[in-house]
Amino acid sequence: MDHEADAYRTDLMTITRFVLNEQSKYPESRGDFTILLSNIVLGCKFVCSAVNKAGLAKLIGLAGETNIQGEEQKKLDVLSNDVFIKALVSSGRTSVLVSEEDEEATFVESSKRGKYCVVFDPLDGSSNIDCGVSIGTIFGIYTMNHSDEPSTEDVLKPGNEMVAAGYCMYGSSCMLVLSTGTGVHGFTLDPSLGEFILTHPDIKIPNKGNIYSVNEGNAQNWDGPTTKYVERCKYPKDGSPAKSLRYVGSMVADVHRTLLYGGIFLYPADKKSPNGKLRVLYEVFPMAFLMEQAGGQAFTGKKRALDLVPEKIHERSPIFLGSYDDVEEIKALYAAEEKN
Ligand code: AFP
Repeated sequence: MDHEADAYRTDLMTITRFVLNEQSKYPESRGDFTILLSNIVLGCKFVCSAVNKAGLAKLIGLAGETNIQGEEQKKLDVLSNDVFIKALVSSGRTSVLVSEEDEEATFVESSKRGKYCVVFDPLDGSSNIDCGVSIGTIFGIYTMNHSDEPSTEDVLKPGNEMVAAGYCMYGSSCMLVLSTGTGVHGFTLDPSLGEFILTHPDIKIPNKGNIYSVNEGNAQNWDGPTTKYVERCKYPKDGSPAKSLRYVGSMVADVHRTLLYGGIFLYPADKKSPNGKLRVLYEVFPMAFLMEQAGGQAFTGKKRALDLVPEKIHERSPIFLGSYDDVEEIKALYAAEEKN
């Protein structure tokens, strides 16, 4: 990208313009998705601003703590959840919302209902908040295919039925990465305009990468294929150079790097957590959707991640995602184990 020319660009592709362009390819479309997305974007801008001000505004602290004015302070993840729930309900385009923060799904009252269901983690990586490391919002969108009373069945569907997924990363810049099923596109927030501008069109993940990303502190509890795979990353037998290890501990940041640079992100099952740690609906599925759209793969250790059918809204699954060839390698190790 020509950064000098970029500085003087006057024809800006904002995220709204981009989605409207996409929408114009479908004459039957009534603009519902654009409205839903602009409310998600609003939530992301609010959270971005809150994250940037967190230290100043003393937003960091225990939920329920009171500040010197005696007002109750909200922890950033609680605040972010409130913002997204309100933005999504007020869009008038949603019926079922599942948030990492809420034990139960939210069913939108009938007068405000619309055809979409949104599953999301309003502030993923929250243990990184207090040290200023990148954190993010992850979301996936389903459509309702009936007009009966909404239920959790409307979101307990395989990831391959999602119509869109994305994340917003609150890092050194604020970036929203989105797929509506026609590739993956990245938008960077221009703080002076308050707009997300298309900066990374049609992101494609390299077929193979030289980075692996995993919490190696759990290594003693891993299964055979994960242990073998990570061993190969460090001591390759085919003469290729060893992979570098990078692990932030914020899924959005680790997946974002994987998407741009290639390589693999792993959160495997282990003896202590046989289903891994990450949640199917609002961590595994959206990231798997984006990876596949970018030309990579996402695998659970048993099957294609997007083919999982969750039974509970907060279900977890092991996940291996990233460059096509790197995921192929771990798939082969699991297949070999199954044969034995
Ligand atoms: P927190 O929200 O508790 O920080 O968890 C973040 C997360 O869900 C995901 O963003 C990371 O990839 C993963 O957990 C990190 O987990 P470990 O700390 O076990 O490595």
